[in-house]
Amino acid sequence: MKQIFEKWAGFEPKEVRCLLDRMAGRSKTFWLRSEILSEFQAFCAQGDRDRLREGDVAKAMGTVQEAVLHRDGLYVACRPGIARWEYVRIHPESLECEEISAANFLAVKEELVLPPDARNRPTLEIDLRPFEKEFPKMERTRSIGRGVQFLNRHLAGRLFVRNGKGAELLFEFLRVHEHRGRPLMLNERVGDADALKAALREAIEHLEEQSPETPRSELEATLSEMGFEPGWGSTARGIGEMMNLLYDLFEAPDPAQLEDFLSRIPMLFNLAIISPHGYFGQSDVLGKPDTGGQVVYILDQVRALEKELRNSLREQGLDIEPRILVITRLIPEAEGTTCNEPVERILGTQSAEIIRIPFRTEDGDVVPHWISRFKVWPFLERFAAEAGQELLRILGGRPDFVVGNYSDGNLVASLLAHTMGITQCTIAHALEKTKYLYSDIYWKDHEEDHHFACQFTADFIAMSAADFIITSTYQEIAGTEQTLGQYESYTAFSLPGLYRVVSGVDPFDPKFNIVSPGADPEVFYPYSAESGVSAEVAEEVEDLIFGGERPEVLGELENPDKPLLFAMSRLDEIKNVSGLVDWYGRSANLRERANLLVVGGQFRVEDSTDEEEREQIRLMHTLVKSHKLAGQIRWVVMQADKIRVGEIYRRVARGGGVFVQPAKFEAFGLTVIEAMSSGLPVFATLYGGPLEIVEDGISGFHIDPNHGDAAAARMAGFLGRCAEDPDIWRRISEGAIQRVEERYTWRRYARRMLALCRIYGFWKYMTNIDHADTRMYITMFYHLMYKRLADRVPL
Ligand code: UDP
Ligand code: LCN
Repeated sequence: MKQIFEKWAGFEPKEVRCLLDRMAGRSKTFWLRSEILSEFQAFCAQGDRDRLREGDVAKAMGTVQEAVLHRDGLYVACRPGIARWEYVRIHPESLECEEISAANFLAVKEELVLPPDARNRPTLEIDLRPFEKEFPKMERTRSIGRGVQFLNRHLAGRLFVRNGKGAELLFEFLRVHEHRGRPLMLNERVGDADALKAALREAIEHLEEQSPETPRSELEATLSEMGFEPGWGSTARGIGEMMNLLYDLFEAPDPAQLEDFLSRIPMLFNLAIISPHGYFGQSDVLGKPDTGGQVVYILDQVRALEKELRNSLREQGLDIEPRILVITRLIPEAEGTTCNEPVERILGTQSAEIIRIPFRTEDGDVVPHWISRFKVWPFLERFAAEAGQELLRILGGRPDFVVGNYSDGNLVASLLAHTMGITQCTIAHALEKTKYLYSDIYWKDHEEDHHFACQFTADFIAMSAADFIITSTYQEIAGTEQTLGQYESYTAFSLPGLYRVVSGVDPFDPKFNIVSPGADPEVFYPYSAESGVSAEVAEEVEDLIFGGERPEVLGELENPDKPLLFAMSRLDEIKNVSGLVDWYGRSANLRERANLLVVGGQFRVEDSTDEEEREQIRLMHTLVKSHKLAGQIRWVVMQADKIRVGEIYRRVARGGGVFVQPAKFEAFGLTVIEAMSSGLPVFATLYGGPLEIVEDGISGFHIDPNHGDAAAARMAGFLGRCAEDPDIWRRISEGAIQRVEERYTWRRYARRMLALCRIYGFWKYMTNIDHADTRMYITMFYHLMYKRLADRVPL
């Protein structure tokens, strides 16, 4: 980038100066990408500058993510490619261009924010590069999010080819497996890798002589004599396959075979899933503050994981009961939910449970009321310690791995993983940092309401400590060509006056894996399939949408034959449902073609305890009134019963309607895949997950929430075309169903997730991949920085 700016400044110093003067005239110091781009476009529109719109200059300007106009020049942060950064300073007089470091760029940003007396003080600088020197890193952007494939290839090569040590290490690894004191896989009769190879040859020969369906119980005595314990398979065929796989690995190690082999090893019996904030329960919780898709995700995840764990234990020939425990917060004042119950069995599973642990004050008193997710920080250390004890008590030992959810759950998971020495997986769901503009640099302005300093520090600690990270989409890690990834925003950032991260989370780290969630197929299935709901539910839904007055509904549809534009979400500002009401209200064409159905939140301000929601309710009422929407809008309060929700999607689809997801940003968007599974064409925001879920024009459409009129015109256009040719609607509907079947299923998720747990667990054991140095450093950061910040959050 430096060269391009340099070339331009060399050839056309007058133009560059003119642009800098123009920017200075705006008396603006921080420039965001969109601001820089529109300034540049306006600059090009003046005089004879059309040539600048093409070629290197335009290209270079197109890479600018941020800029700071400073007395020492223009400092620009360029992103020439996905997750690649370069920083340049253009001198204000000489126009000399100089490549600068991330630290330098961040320091300039800090200077503009800090009070004069705090400006030249040294700051705590975090740089994880020295710790990562030994670790393999991916280089290609297309590899991002496929960490495990890369790691397998890289480490299989390193271990087996170069060191020639693979056989010994594999032997050592197989030897450690046991369950509650009972050895699995190998016994003491095989003493080393060579003995194992010999025993394998003997066992394979023996198994080939048996009928393939011979059960393990009939083979056990002979195999045990040879040195093999349970865990290899349930029949002669399965055991033989596994043994052949291992033998092949000894002879010619292949990463794919290694992955297959590891995926079948009995390493996982007990899992802990951590999700402290919000109301975590199985009914009547959705719509309560801080309670949304994360709860749906985890419950579906647990069901899928338990099923998959059972299948794999059965295939391994083991009669072991897997246990999955979801650890959440116990809230004595449970607001009509079960959140005050210490234990709750998870429906649809055989033995998974929700375990609730209270937050406690320093004196050990139980905190009775709900606490916002922005204020949970001072409680988490104690919560983690109590959770650890509960896990040991219930499971009779430590879990095999721990999964954190959201910033608080991930921090607790990293504390547990550290003290228990277990594998840790991190799931963000939604990172707040990219949701709020300047939330890092102006962190102080958010302290009273959001305590972001604490949250971002917790995020950074958990991300750096995690053995692996699961994301729902690629963009969550590394964004797009134009936009920053959520994790990528933790690569270099600064909380002025606290610390500066010059090299932190790296999107090219093989710890990242994309494993997308699904939608419960028992609840969300195509509108055209045989109905799985009772006539009563179907009638309730009919009445909810098209019936007369009801306490949970506002507005009646005058012309119920029109298709519906359906939106459903929490009434948070970022979900932008009020935006959709406005677009709809402004578009005569859309109003002509469709009615609007909104499900979510409350419609009486007094029924809501959440200030953000109350604000949205007021706004919605104002819009309904100002656009005179009575008769065209139906507003149903949030629906906690998912069977009903599933039927609502299908009912809208049967009437030829569409689903709209108008959010200003949506981390993933479970509603989008639920709607698509039901066969609804969706119009979903292009900011966040939906950009990746939906293929525009094939399985749905993208809309830009910043251009509501264009979005409304697109929806109206589609509905207009569908009215003339219903095949157009059907094509998109089928595309949506197919897309979800191919990419977003819980079954695929569970298989992948368990495979990752085993593979990362294996590498953690076999190599120095456990990031021990990083972990020590991060632990120190936790004690010296996080705890100090958490102490500042009022109890
Ligand atoms: N949901 C619901 N009833 C409502 C609103 C939402 O059951 O009135 C469910 C919806 O079906 C989805 C989840 O809540 O499963 C919302 O998840 P999403 O990922 O769309 O958004 P989040 O709330 O996590 O931001
Ligand atoms: C949180 C969100 O905001 C949604 O976008 C996700 O779909 C949900 O969590 C589940 O991961």
